[in-house]
Formats: sequence, structure tokens, C-alpha cells
Amino acid sequence: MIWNKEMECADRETMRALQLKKLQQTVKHGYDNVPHYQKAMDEVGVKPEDIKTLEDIQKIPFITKENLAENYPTGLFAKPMSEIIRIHASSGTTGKPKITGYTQNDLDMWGECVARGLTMAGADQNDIVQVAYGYGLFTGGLGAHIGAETIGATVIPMSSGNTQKQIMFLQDMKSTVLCCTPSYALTIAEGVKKAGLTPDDLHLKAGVFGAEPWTQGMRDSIEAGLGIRAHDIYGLSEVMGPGVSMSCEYNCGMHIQEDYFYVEIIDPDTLEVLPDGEKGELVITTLGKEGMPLIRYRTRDICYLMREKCECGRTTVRMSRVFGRTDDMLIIRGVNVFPSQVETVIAKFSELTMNYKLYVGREHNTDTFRLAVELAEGLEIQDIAFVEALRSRVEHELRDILGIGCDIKFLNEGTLPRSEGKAVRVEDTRKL
Ligand code: DLL
Repeated sequence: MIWNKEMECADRETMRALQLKKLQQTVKHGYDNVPHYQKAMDEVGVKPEDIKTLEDIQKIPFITKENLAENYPTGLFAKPMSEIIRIHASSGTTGKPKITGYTQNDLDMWGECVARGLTMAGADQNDIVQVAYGYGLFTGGLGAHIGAETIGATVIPMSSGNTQKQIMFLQDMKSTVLCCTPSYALTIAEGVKKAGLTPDDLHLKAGVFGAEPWTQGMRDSIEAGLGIRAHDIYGLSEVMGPGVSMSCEYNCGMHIQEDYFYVEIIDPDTLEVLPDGEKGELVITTLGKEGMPLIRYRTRDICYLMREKCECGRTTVRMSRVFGRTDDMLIIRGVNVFPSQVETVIAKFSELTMNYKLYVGREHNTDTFRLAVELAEGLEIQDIAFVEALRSRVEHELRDILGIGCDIKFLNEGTLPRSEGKAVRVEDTRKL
């Protein structure tokens, strides 16, 4: 099923014409109501009327996370507070949160976007959607919630945590769709197994997982552990929340809701716009968002765009999974390392679980890099011969992918703390 065929399957020309119209309105709305945009555009001598084609967007300067901090808390709002009916926030770069304000129309748009996503997961009004993202300032809980309500499903607003209770509700309420972070889905899958249950004891058919980077290996573990099809959902608070894009049943990238978001990929160093297929930083312009429009927002998320036809019939541009954020990238002994690269290696070893943590430090003026990872159930760190053979295989594979060595500490299964939201994968003491 497709929630909104007219928009999700529009031909290119129709979509581009709609995007241009909405872009022109957005730029004018921003310029007229937000001093930041007026100043930034005046500085480069661009007026809203100069936006005559979609490509003209490149005349407008980017807006960054630093600009958001400078305008804390509500300096980027384009509507009076009397029209702002909801606030969300996420942690910011300077310690102050990034605040977002929504009008009623913005919330309707959000509901529409997430409704499209849940429909991609095969959900409709007959489904029971268990929302195990956190509720509150974080957009995960209320974002999934508004989408599930829009499709008329039964929503269970569990919020995150209390895994035993989550499992009880999955069983007793016969929930069919689970929404949470991928790392929490893994924690729930582990809890199901520990309770002596199998996926057959549950009624789940799909999961809608996002808010943190995850790999195909992680997806395979979740799908096997819960007996479901796992979908990837992307979004960020400043821009809206979950639902900017989502993967369909063909799992070939995430369909972007192009009538609401115009996307570009740039080289984060040269700021040049890159062609489809090339990996770079995602830049998003909101189309039609009233409360806090964002024009050329540098997300810092690394991905690439795809426009080849998707089997599902949707014609919208797709983004690859997010490989990480430019600010998640670790530079260890001069080499760029993304935690997701390590996760890809871990997933190749059935002897390991997907529970891991990276520790980066500095000793004698040299960076140290250690991976702590749990052995699969039934394997013991006391089995020295086995552990040493495994260490050499994992070390070899990591060096191949990362280009640097890594000390590995194996732990018995169940040792590392379990995630209930966004997993904290890295401890970098060099910055302390
Ligand atoms: O994480 C919104 C969200 C909630 C998305 C629930 C999906 C599901 P923030 O807390 O502002 O908002 O964090 C946004 O999380 O810039 C990405 O770096 C990362 N992120 C979000 N979705 C994905 C995903 C929410 N599917 C930041 N894959 C973004 C990888 C993701 N990273």
C-alpha cells in the first residue's frame, strides 16, 4: 500500500514544479520573518525573487548547527509564539539544546510523513503500533505516535525502557509494529530470548527503527531476533523529527518525502554540491514548514542519493543509510574511523554479539583505540585458545577495513550496558 500515491509516485516534472513553488514560498517566508535569513541573503546579494529554478537554491548560504546555537532559543521561528503549538528539542553543539517550534500545519505535515512511512512498513488501521521511542522533548515518541494516529492504527505509547513490560505488551496486546531505536530493538530481542520466548510467541510483523546509525548486520540480527521486517526511518528534530525519509519493503535506501524536503549532498570540505551516488553531507531545505523553516541546513549526516526506479512504485529520491555524522567521525592516529565501519566487521562474526563499545584515548602522545565486544551466548572468554584465534581474525578484518590496528577486549555475553534509546558507542577521553 502507498499512503499518498499522488505525492509519492508523482512524475519528476510534477514534483520539481511543486518543489519550486514551495521553495519560493519558503524562502520568502524565511526572508520576511527571520532576521538570520534576511541578513545571510543580503550579505550575498540574493533576494527571494532571485529563486527562479530549483538550482537557484545554491545562491543561498547554508545554515549550520552553529547558526542554530547563535539564534537560541527561538530566533529562527518564523511565526509568533501564539501560533506555535508544540516545542521539541535535541542536544546542541554548545550545550544549549536545539529548539524547534511547530504550528498546527507543521504537526499535520509530520503526521502525513510518518503515516507514509508506517504504510511502507505495511501498517494500516488494523495494526497495533507499540511506540518504544522515548516520549518528551525527543521527537521519536511523539513523531511515531502522530503517524500511527494518522493512519488510524491503535497506538501503545510505551516510551522507552522497562524491557520486560515491553515484552509483556508485545505478547498480551498482540502488537504488530514496533517503533524504537535499532539498539533498543536488539535489547528487546535479547529480552525475548532470555524470557524463553521465540518470535512465534509474538505477533510482530514489522519494525520502524531509526534515530541512530545502524548497519545491515544489525538489521539481520533484529529481523532474526524478532521475526520481523525491519525498516529504517530517518529524521532530525531541527527539521521535523522522524519521517523525513523511510525505507520501503525493498530495503534499498530511504524514500525522501520530496514534497516536504528538498535535499542536496555536498562535499563537507569544499561545500560543492555532489552528483547522485557520491557520498557526502546531507543538506535539507524544508518545503512548507511554517514554525521554523530551515533553508539549506547542513545536517552533518553522511549518505548518498539514488534516483533509480524502486520496485515499490514510489518515484521519490532515496537516500542511502546514514554512514555516520561528520562529528561522529573519529580521527585516530590520523585515520578517519566511523563506528559503523567497526559494526560492519562485528556483524561478520557469528561468535560476537552486536553489543560493543569503542574506547579512544591518548597515552605517550599516541592515540589508543580499543574495542570491547561481547562473545555470543555459550562462548566463554576463559577458553583462551579459542579467544586468541578469534582475536587474530577480528583484528585482521578490522585492520583491513579501517587501516589501523585496534586492541580487542572480549567480554562475556550480557556484560555491556544495554541501550534503551540511542546507543552510546564511543568513549573518547582525548577531549577531556
Ligand atoms: O533522532 C529523530 C528520529 C527519531 C529519527 C526516531 C528516527 C526515529 P535527533 O535526536 O535530533 O532526532 O537526532 C538526529 O540522529 O542527524 C542522525 O545523525 C541520526 N539519525 C536519525 N535517524 C537516523 C537513521 C532524531 N535512520 C540525528 N539512521 C540525525 C542513522 C539517524 N542515523
